[in-house]
Amino acid sequence: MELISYRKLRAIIARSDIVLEVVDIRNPIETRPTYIENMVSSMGRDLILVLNKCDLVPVWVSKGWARYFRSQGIKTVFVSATRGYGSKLLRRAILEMIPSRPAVLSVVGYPKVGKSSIINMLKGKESAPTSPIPGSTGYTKRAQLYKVANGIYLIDTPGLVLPRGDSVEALIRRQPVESFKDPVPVAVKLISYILKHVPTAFVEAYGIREKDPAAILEKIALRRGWIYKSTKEPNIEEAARAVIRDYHKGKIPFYVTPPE
Ligand SMILES: Nc1nc2c(ncn2[C@@H]2O[C@H](COP(=O)(O)OP(=O)(O)OP(=O)(O)O)[C@@H](O)[C@H]2O)c(=O)[nH]1
Ligand SMILES: [Mg+2]
Repeated sequence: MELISYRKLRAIIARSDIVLEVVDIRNPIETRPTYIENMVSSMGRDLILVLNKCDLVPVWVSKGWARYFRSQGIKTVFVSATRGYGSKLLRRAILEMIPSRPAVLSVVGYPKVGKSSIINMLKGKESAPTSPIPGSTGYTKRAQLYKVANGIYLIDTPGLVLPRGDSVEALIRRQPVESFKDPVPVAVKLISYILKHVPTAFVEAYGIREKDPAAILEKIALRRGWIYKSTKEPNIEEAARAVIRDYHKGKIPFYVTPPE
C-alpha cells in the first residue's frame, strides 16, 4: 500500500496556500497527525482542521470536539463528506482564508479519514476515487490536483505514514485487512477498545451481547457459517477481518467522548 513520503509531503505543503488536515471525528486524537501542524506553521502556511464523518457520531460529540480544538486556537470545521453536512461552512472557511485566486489547498491525513471524499464534496461531483478500507481499489496512490471552484484547486494526497507502535488506529490503517499475518490479535484489540468507549457497540452492530472479544469473534464466525473444514472450529480469523472492515465502514457504533 502506498503512502506519502515525508519529502513529497513537504513539497506539497510548500505549494499550498492552505492545508486541510483531515481526521476521523470518531477518534480525533488518535487520527490527528500533529506533526503536520508543526510542519505547516514552520512553513508559514495556514491550516484548517477538518473533523470528518460527523454522521457517525452524535451531534454533541461533534460540537464538543470542535470546541476542544478551537480552544487550542486551531481553525476547526466538522463535516460529513459523504452526506455533505458542513460543506457550506468549510467552503466559507476556505474563502475567508485564501489570500487571492488562484489558490491551492492540499488535503492531508492518515489513510481512510476521507480526504478524497472531501474533495468530491467540495467539487459537488465524484471525481477523486475513494475506497472503504486501506489499500482497496480506489485508495489514493499519488498526489493529484482537482479544480473545485473558480480559481480554487485542491491537491488530493495519499495517506500519511502512521506512527510506529501499536495504537489501534495505527494498526488498522497501516495496511490492507488481507495482509495481516494474524488478524485476530488486531481485532481483539480493536474490539476491547470499542467496548471501552461504547459498551453497547456489538449489541447494536451485530446483536451480540458477549463482552469478551474472543467470544464475540466466535459468535460472528458461527453465525455466518465460517468454520475451519479441518477442525470444525469457528474461523475467527475471517471474523476478525470482518470486524476490522466493519469498523472502517462505520458499521460499528463508536466514538471517543470529547474532553469536558
Ligand atoms: N460515514 C461516512 N463515511 C465517509 C465519510 N467520508 C468518507 N467516508 C467513507 O470513508 C471511506 C474512505 O474515504 P476516502 O475518501 O477514500 O478516504 P481517503 O482519506 O481519501 O483514503 P486514502 O486515499 O486511502 O488515504 C470511504 O468508504 C468513504 O465513503 C463521511 O463523512 N461519513
Ligand atoms: Mg484518498
